[in-house]
Amino acid sequence: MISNDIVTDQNAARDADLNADYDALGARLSRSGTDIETLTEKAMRFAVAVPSWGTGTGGTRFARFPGAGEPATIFDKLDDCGVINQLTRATPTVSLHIPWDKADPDDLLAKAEQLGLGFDAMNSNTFSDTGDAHSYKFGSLSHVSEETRAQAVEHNLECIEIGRRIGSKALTVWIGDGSNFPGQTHMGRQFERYLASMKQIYAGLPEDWRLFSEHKIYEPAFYSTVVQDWGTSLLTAQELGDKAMCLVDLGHHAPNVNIEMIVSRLIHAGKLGGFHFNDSKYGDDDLDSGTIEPYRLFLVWNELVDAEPRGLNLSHMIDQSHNVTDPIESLMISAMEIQRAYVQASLVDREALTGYQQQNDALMASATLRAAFRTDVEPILQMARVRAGGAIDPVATYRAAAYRAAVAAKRPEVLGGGGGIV
Ligand SMILES: [Mn+2]
Repeated sequence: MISNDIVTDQNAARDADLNADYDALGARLSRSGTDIETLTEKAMRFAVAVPSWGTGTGGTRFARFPGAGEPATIFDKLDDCGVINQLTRATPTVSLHIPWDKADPDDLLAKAEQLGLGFDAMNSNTFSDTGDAHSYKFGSLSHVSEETRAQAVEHNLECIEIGRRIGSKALTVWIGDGSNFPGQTHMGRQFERYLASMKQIYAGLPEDWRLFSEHKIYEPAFYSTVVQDWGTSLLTAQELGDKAMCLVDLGHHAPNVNIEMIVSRLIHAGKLGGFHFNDSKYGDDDLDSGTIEPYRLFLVWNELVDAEPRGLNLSHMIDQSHNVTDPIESLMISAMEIQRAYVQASLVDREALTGYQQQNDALMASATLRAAFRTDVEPILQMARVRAGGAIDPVATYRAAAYRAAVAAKRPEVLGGGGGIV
């Protein structure tokens, strides 16, 4: 963790500016009947989970260029997650990936408690081989071989068992199953095999757990995937039962797909369970949230805030690959951008919007959304962080603390090499 003295010093240098900006924004918002304190409290309650694997440098399909001081173990990763939450106060939980993060559950719990962290959804991995008897080269939960399917099911049940011991309450299943060529697989029978496997996993789910199915249009399979879109994901969740929900990864759609509309439909069906946040220009680029299409992120949050009175129980996680940045900085920026979109969406005048919709006033309806999106809520985010003990400027504070250099001196150097999108 970073010394609290550094955080205090860094905040002291920015405190006067923050107070002036906060008062000015508060005065501006009060003219339209909005209490800034309500928004600040909402920002303070906001939370998004950090994926353990996001703390390491990712790769492209071509190569990976590791950075200095990369985490070598899950305990290093948890240290990095501790810093991200220490400075942003927006990421109190970590999402683990098995087998990458396999360790004694008691040790995981002890380390997390020491850092003030908890554990979010567990993530299984049946999209690569890690020394098991049966290969996932041609699929896992939907594989033609019963032995391979059984192995994949068993792995997911193990993830539940590890998660149960560390306080997780959900399992996210994403599979790489699909095909590269027309005719390679029987798409109907493949989906039936997948459903049968998912039913076995669902049967092993504790009462207070949820099972998330995550769809993805393509990659690594390039012709078809078994859970290609929200329709198949919804079919799956509906067939499995009440504890099965759909998880939307923002990067897992065709370009230009209206993701906020998918969100609306899944809310209607009562099957929206969670998100994987990231941003993209073309495909599943896994870029930092809010850096490419911040308005799309805002529109997704607009649907979520609109549905808040329904009492949604959503699991939010960042799912990104950081190839050219310090992962800790990218994760901090991303958490803050997701939080920003949430606060901006909370600013939408919903009564006015509903009125314009009823009157078919398209111009004013869309202007109402944009008015909220244009509002610079940065002082609210900064105030929320300071009040929770975080940093006014997390990236500047992180750099001033020279955390990366300090861990680089202790952690073994990681060699570069082949590709690998993680
Ligand atoms: Mn994902």
